[in-house]
Amino acid sequence: MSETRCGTLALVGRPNVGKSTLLNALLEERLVITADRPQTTRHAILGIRTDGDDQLLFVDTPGLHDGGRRALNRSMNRAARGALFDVDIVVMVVEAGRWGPADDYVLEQVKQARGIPVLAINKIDALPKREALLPYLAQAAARHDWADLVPIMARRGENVPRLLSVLRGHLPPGPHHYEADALTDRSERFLVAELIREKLTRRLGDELPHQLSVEVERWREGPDKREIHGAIWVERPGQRAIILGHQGSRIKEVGIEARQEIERRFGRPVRLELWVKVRSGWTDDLRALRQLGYDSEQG
Ligand SMILES: Nc1nc2c(ncn2[C@@H]2O[C@H](COP(=O)(O)OP(=O)(O)OP(=O)(O)O)[C@@H](O)[C@H]2O)c(=O)[nH]1
Ligand SMILES: [Mg+2]
Repeated sequence: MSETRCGTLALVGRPNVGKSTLLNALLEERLVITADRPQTTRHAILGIRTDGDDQLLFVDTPGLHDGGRRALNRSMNRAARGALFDVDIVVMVVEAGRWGPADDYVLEQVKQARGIPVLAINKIDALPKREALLPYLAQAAARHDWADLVPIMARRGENVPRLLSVLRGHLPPGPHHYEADALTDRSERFLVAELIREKLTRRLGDELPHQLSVEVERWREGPDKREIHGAIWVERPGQRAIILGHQGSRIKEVGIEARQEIERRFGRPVRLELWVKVRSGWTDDLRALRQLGYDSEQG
Protein backbone atom coordinates (compact mmCIF):
# COMPACT_ATOMS: atom_id res chain seq x y z
CA MET A 1 0.00 0.00 0.00
CA SER A 2 1.34 3.43 -0.86
CA GLU A 3 1.71 6.10 1.77
CA THR A 4 -0.18 9.36 1.33
CA ARG A 5 1.39 12.74 1.90
CA CYS A 6 -0.24 16.04 2.71
CA GLY A 7 1.16 19.44 3.56
CA THR A 8 0.29 23.10 3.92
CA LEU A 9 2.21 25.65 1.88
CA ALA A 10 2.01 29.44 2.21
CA LEU A 11 2.72 31.73 -0.73
CA VAL A 12 4.17 34.90 0.78
CA GLY A 13 5.91 37.99 -0.52
CA ARG A 14 5.61 41.72 -0.85
CA PRO A 15 2.59 43.07 -2.72
CA ASN A 16 2.37 42.56 -6.51
CA VAL A 17 5.17 39.99 -6.95
CA GLY A 18 2.75 37.46 -8.46
CA LYS A 19 1.70 35.20 -5.57
CA SER A 20 -1.90 34.87 -6.73
CA THR A 21 -0.87 34.34 -10.35
CA LEU A 22 1.43 31.59 -9.10
CA LEU A 23 -1.32 29.93 -7.10
CA ASN A 24 -3.55 29.82 -10.18
CA ALA A 25 -0.67 28.36 -12.21
CA LEU A 26 0.01 25.72 -9.56
CA LEU A 27 -3.66 24.76 -9.49
CA GLU A 28 -4.10 25.08 -13.28
CA GLU A 29 -7.35 26.91 -12.44
CA ARG A 30 -8.20 30.58 -12.06
CA LEU A 31 -9.21 30.44 -8.40
CA VAL A 32 -7.91 33.74 -7.01
CA ILE A 33 -7.99 37.23 -8.43
CA THR A 34 -4.93 39.02 -9.78
CA ALA A 35 -4.22 42.57 -10.93
CA ASP A 36 -1.28 44.75 -11.80
CA ARG A 37 -1.61 46.64 -8.58
CA PRO A 38 -0.38 46.09 -5.03
CA GLN A 39 -2.73 44.83 -2.30
CA THR A 40 -5.11 42.97 -4.57
CA THR A 41 -5.40 39.94 -2.29
CA ARG A 42 -7.01 40.72 1.05
CA HIS A 43 -7.62 37.33 2.63
CA ALA A 44 -5.68 34.13 3.11
CA ILE A 45 -7.26 31.81 0.52
CA LEU A 46 -6.89 28.04 0.39
CA GLY A 47 -6.22 26.35 -2.95
CA ILE A 48 -6.07 22.55 -3.01
CA ARG A 49 -4.24 20.32 -5.48
CA THR A 50 -4.26 16.53 -5.30
CA ASP A 51 -1.90 14.41 -7.41
CA GLY A 52 -2.30 10.72 -6.63
CA ASP A 53 -0.87 10.18 -3.15
CA ASP A 54 0.09 13.84 -2.70
CA GLN A 55 -2.20 16.59 -1.50
CA LEU A 56 -0.93 20.17 -1.45
CA LEU A 57 -2.85 22.75 0.57
CA PHE A 58 -1.68 26.13 -0.73
CA VAL A 59 -2.54 29.37 1.02
CA ASP A 60 -2.39 32.54 -1.05
CA THR A 61 -1.79 35.52 1.24
CA PRO A 62 -2.10 39.31 1.05
CA GLY A 63 1.22 40.98 0.24
CA LEU A 64 3.05 41.56 3.52
CA HIS A 65 3.76 45.23 4.00
CA ASP A 66 5.17 47.42 6.68
CA GLY A 67 2.89 50.29 7.58
CA GLY A 68 -0.69 51.12 6.69
CA ARG A 69 -2.24 51.65 10.07
CA ARG A 70 -5.86 51.27 9.13
CA ALA A 71 -7.70 48.29 10.50
CA LEU A 72 -7.98 46.88 6.94
CA ASN A 73 -4.18 46.92 6.48
CA ARG A 74 -3.67 45.34 9.87
CA SER A 75 -6.21 42.67 9.04
CA MET A 76 -4.39 41.89 5.75
CA ASN A 77 -0.99 41.62 7.40
CA ARG A 78 -2.42 39.48 10.16
CA ALA A 79 -3.95 37.12 7.59
CA ALA A 80 -0.57 36.79 5.86
CA ARG A 81 1.40 36.26 9.05
CA GLY A 82 -1.14 33.82 10.47
CA ALA A 83 -0.84 31.66 7.36
CA LEU A 84 2.94 31.91 7.37
CA PHE A 85 3.54 30.56 10.85
CA ASP A 86 1.36 27.49 10.68
CA VAL A 87 2.54 25.85 7.49
CA ASP A 88 4.89 23.01 6.56
CA ILE A 89 6.45 24.83 3.61
CA VAL A 90 6.93 28.56 3.08
CA VAL A 91 7.19 29.67 -0.54
CA MET A 92 8.57 33.20 -0.62
CA VAL A 93 7.94 34.89 -3.97
CA VAL A 94 10.20 37.68 -5.29
CA GLU A 95 10.62 39.45 -8.63
CA ALA A 96 13.72 38.48 -10.60
CA GLY A 97 16.32 41.23 -10.57
CA ARG A 98 14.81 43.03 -7.62
CA TRP A 99 15.37 42.78 -3.90
CA GLY A 100 14.49 45.79 -1.81
CA PRO A 101 13.63 46.68 1.79
CA ALA A 102 10.09 45.37 1.24
CA ASP A 103 11.53 41.93 0.42
CA ASP A 104 13.84 42.11 3.45
CA TYR A 105 10.80 42.78 5.57
CA VAL A 106 9.14 39.60 4.26
CA LEU A 107 12.34 37.57 4.67
CA GLU A 108 12.49 38.54 8.34
CA GLN A 109 9.07 36.97 8.83
CA VAL A 110 10.02 33.90 6.80
CA LYS A 111 13.05 33.36 9.01
CA GLN A 112 10.83 33.24 12.07
CA ALA A 113 8.50 30.62 10.59
CA ARG A 114 9.09 26.92 11.15
CA GLY A 115 8.19 25.73 7.63
CA ILE A 116 10.73 24.61 5.01
CA PRO A 117 11.73 27.77 3.08
CA VAL A 118 11.65 27.73 -0.73
CA LEU A 119 12.32 30.80 -2.87
CA ALA A 120 10.32 31.25 -6.10
CA ILE A 121 11.92 33.86 -8.35
CA ASN A 122 9.09 35.11 -10.52
CA LYS A 123 8.81 37.32 -13.63
CA ILE A 124 12.04 36.08 -15.19
CA ASP A 125 10.67 37.42 -18.48
CA ALA A 126 10.86 40.96 -17.07
CA LEU A 127 14.64 40.79 -16.57
CA PRO A 128 16.28 43.12 -19.06
CA LYS A 129 19.02 40.52 -19.68
CA ARG A 130 18.80 36.79 -19.11
CA GLU A 131 22.45 36.76 -17.99
CA ALA A 132 21.39 38.74 -14.94
CA LEU A 133 19.55 35.72 -13.55
CA LEU A 134 22.60 33.76 -12.38
CA PRO A 135 24.14 36.52 -10.23
CA TYR A 136 20.68 37.28 -8.85
CA LEU A 137 20.23 33.61 -7.88
CA ALA A 138 23.62 33.60 -6.18
CA GLN A 139 22.78 36.72 -4.17
CA ALA A 140 19.36 35.39 -3.19
CA ALA A 141 20.86 32.04 -2.16
CA ALA A 142 23.17 33.84 0.26
CA ARG A 143 20.30 35.60 2.04
CA HIS A 144 18.81 32.54 3.71
CA ASP A 145 19.22 28.81 4.10
CA TRP A 146 16.72 27.99 1.33
CA ALA A 147 15.80 24.35 0.74
CA ASP A 148 15.43 25.26 -2.97
CA LEU A 149 15.41 28.24 -5.32
CA VAL A 150 13.32 28.03 -8.47
CA PRO A 151 13.07 30.69 -11.20
CA ILE A 152 9.60 30.82 -12.79
CA MET A 153 7.30 32.78 -15.05
CA ALA A 154 3.97 32.38 -13.22
CA ARG A 155 1.99 34.31 -15.83
CA ARG A 156 2.74 31.73 -18.53
CA GLY A 157 3.23 28.79 -16.19
CA GLU A 158 6.84 28.43 -17.26
CA ASN A 159 8.90 26.21 -14.92
CA VAL A 160 5.91 25.95 -12.58
CA PRO A 161 5.85 22.12 -13.00
CA ARG A 162 9.45 22.11 -11.77
CA LEU A 163 8.48 24.19 -8.71
CA LEU A 164 5.56 21.85 -8.10
CA SER A 165 7.75 18.77 -8.12
CA VAL A 166 10.22 20.45 -5.75
CA LEU A 167 7.36 21.26 -3.36
CA ARG A 168 5.95 17.74 -3.58
CA GLY A 169 9.37 16.48 -2.56
CA HIS A 170 9.06 18.35 0.75
CA LEU A 171 5.55 17.13 1.69
CA PRO A 172 5.30 15.33 5.02
CA PRO A 173 3.52 11.97 5.24
CA GLY A 174 -0.10 12.18 6.37
CA PRO A 175 -3.72 11.61 5.42
CA HIS A 176 -5.42 13.86 2.88
CA HIS A 177 -7.67 16.52 4.39
CA TYR A 178 -9.94 17.03 1.36
CA GLU A 179 -11.55 15.01 -1.42
CA ALA A 180 -9.35 14.56 -4.49
CA ASP A 181 -11.47 16.96 -6.59
CA ALA A 182 -11.69 19.78 -3.99
CA LEU A 183 -10.29 23.13 -5.12
CA THR A 184 -10.93 25.43 -2.16
CA ASP A 185 -12.98 25.76 1.01
CA ARG A 186 -14.30 29.18 0.00
CA SER A 187 -17.95 29.58 -0.98
CA GLU A 188 -19.12 30.51 -4.47
CA ARG A 189 -20.52 33.64 -2.90
CA PHE A 190 -17.06 34.68 -1.72
CA LEU A 191 -15.46 33.87 -5.09
CA VAL A 192 -18.11 35.91 -6.91
CA ALA A 193 -17.53 38.95 -4.69
CA GLU A 194 -13.81 38.61 -5.40
CA LEU A 195 -14.39 38.39 -9.16
CA ILE A 196 -16.40 41.60 -9.10
CA ARG A 197 -13.60 43.29 -7.14
CA GLU A 198 -11.08 42.05 -9.72
CA LYS A 199 -12.99 43.55 -12.63
CA LEU A 200 -13.27 46.86 -10.77
CA THR A 201 -9.59 46.82 -9.90
CA ARG A 202 -8.51 46.13 -13.45
CA ARG A 203 -10.84 48.66 -15.02
CA LEU A 204 -10.22 51.50 -12.60
CA GLY A 205 -6.42 51.28 -12.60
CA ASP A 206 -4.87 54.20 -10.76
CA GLU A 207 -8.23 55.76 -10.09
CA LEU A 208 -9.25 52.85 -7.89
CA PRO A 209 -9.96 53.86 -4.35
CA HIS A 210 -8.10 51.66 -1.86
CA GLN A 211 -11.19 51.88 0.26
CA LEU A 212 -13.36 49.56 -1.79
CA SER A 213 -14.99 46.30 -0.87
CA VAL A 214 -17.56 44.06 -2.52
CA GLU A 215 -20.27 42.13 -0.75
CA VAL A 216 -22.80 39.75 -2.27
CA GLU A 217 -26.04 40.86 -0.64
CA ARG A 218 -28.48 38.57 -2.37
CA TRP A 219 -28.12 35.17 -4.06
CA ARG A 220 -31.18 33.42 -5.39
CA GLU A 221 -31.36 30.33 -7.59
CA GLY A 222 -34.19 31.20 -9.98
CA PRO A 223 -35.71 28.65 -12.40
CA ASP A 224 -33.57 29.68 -15.37
CA LYS A 225 -31.13 32.15 -13.88
CA ARG A 226 -29.15 32.74 -10.79
CA GLU A 227 -29.87 36.19 -9.40
CA ILE A 228 -26.97 37.94 -7.71
CA HIS A 229 -26.95 41.39 -6.11
CA GLY A 230 -23.55 42.86 -5.32
CA ALA A 231 -22.86 45.92 -3.18
CA ILE A 232 -19.69 47.88 -3.81
CA TRP A 233 -18.71 49.75 -0.66
CA VAL A 234 -16.67 52.94 -0.84
CA GLU A 235 -15.86 55.60 1.71
CA ARG A 236 -16.76 58.85 -0.07
CA PRO A 237 -19.36 60.08 -2.56
CA GLY A 238 -16.54 61.13 -4.95
CA GLN A 239 -15.37 57.52 -5.12
CA ARG A 240 -18.89 56.44 -5.92
CA ALA A 241 -18.92 58.80 -8.90
CA ILE A 242 -15.61 57.36 -10.18
CA ILE A 243 -16.94 53.83 -10.07
CA LEU A 244 -20.24 54.73 -11.74
CA GLY A 245 -18.46 56.55 -14.57
CA HIS A 246 -20.10 58.83 -17.11
CA GLN A 247 -23.83 58.07 -17.05
CA GLY A 248 -23.10 54.80 -15.29
CA SER A 249 -21.03 53.49 -18.19
CA ARG A 250 -18.20 52.13 -16.10
CA ILE A 251 -20.21 50.14 -13.61
CA LYS A 252 -22.15 48.73 -16.53
CA GLU A 253 -18.98 47.44 -18.22
CA VAL A 254 -17.73 45.98 -14.95
CA GLY A 255 -21.07 44.24 -14.49
CA ILE A 256 -21.00 42.69 -17.96
CA GLU A 257 -17.42 41.44 -17.55
CA ALA A 258 -18.08 40.02 -14.12
CA ARG A 259 -21.31 38.34 -15.18
CA GLN A 260 -19.68 36.66 -18.18
CA GLU A 261 -16.90 35.24 -16.06
CA ILE A 262 -19.26 34.10 -13.28
CA GLU A 263 -21.34 32.26 -15.90
CA ARG A 264 -18.24 30.60 -17.38
CA ARG A 265 -16.89 29.57 -14.01
CA PHE A 266 -20.02 28.23 -12.42
CA GLY A 267 -21.94 27.17 -15.52
CA ARG A 268 -25.32 28.86 -14.95
CA PRO A 269 -26.84 31.96 -16.54
CA VAL A 270 -26.70 34.91 -14.16
CA ARG A 271 -28.57 38.14 -13.67
CA LEU A 272 -26.12 40.41 -11.88
CA GLU A 273 -27.02 43.74 -10.35
CA LEU A 274 -24.46 46.03 -8.78
CA TRP A 275 -24.95 48.99 -6.46
CA VAL A 276 -22.33 51.40 -5.19
CA LYS A 277 -22.83 52.31 -1.55
CA VAL A 278 -21.04 54.87 0.57
CA ARG A 279 -20.06 54.02 4.12
CA SER A 280 -17.67 56.52 5.55
CA GLY A 281 -14.68 55.15 7.48
CA TRP A 282 -15.32 51.43 6.93
CA THR A 283 -11.64 50.57 6.36
CA ASP A 284 -10.89 51.65 9.90
CA ASP A 285 -14.08 50.44 11.52
CA LEU A 286 -13.77 46.99 13.08
CA ARG A 287 -17.46 46.27 13.09
CA ALA A 288 -17.85 47.19 9.43
CA LEU A 289 -14.80 45.10 8.51
CA ARG A 290 -16.19 42.06 10.23
CA GLN A 291 -19.51 42.50 8.51
CA LEU A 292 -17.71 42.61 5.14
CA GLY A 293 -15.90 39.35 5.87
CA TYR A 294 -12.56 40.56 7.22
CA ASP A 295 -11.44 39.02 10.46
CA SER A 296 -11.80 41.02 13.62
CA GLU A 297 -8.98 42.59 15.61
CA GLN A 298 -9.76 40.21 18.46
CA GLY A 299 -10.07 37.10 16.30
N1 LIG B 1 5.95 39.91 -16.48
C1 LIG B 1 5.36 39.08 -15.63
N2 LIG B 1 4.34 39.51 -14.90
C2 LIG B 1 3.77 38.65 -14.03
C3 LIG B 1 4.21 37.31 -13.88
N3 LIG B 1 3.47 36.73 -12.94
C4 LIG B 1 2.57 37.65 -12.52
N4 LIG B 1 2.74 38.81 -13.18
C5 LIG B 1 1.94 40.04 -13.06
O1 LIG B 1 2.18 40.68 -11.82
C6 LIG B 1 1.00 41.40 -11.41
C7 LIG B 1 0.65 41.07 -9.99
O2 LIG B 1 0.22 39.73 -9.93
P1 LIG B 1 -0.58 39.15 -8.67
O3 LIG B 1 -0.57 37.68 -8.83
O4 LIG B 1 -1.89 39.82 -8.50
O5 LIG B 1 0.42 39.59 -7.49
P2 LIG B 1 0.28 39.33 -5.92
O6 LIG B 1 1.63 39.06 -5.41
O7 LIG B 1 -0.75 38.30 -5.66
O8 LIG B 1 -0.21 40.76 -5.42
P3 LIG B 1 -0.99 41.15 -4.04
O9 LIG B 1 -2.16 40.25 -3.90
O10 LIG B 1 -1.40 42.56 -4.29
O11 LIG B 1 0.00 41.04 -2.95
C8 LIG B 1 -0.08 41.03 -12.42
O12 LIG B 1 -0.20 42.05 -13.38
C9 LIG B 1 0.45 39.75 -13.04
O13 LIG B 1 -0.03 39.51 -14.35
C10 LIG B 1 5.31 36.87 -14.73
O14 LIG B 1 5.75 35.72 -14.68
N5 LIG B 1 5.84 37.80 -15.55
MG1 LIG C 1 -2.46 38.38 -4.60
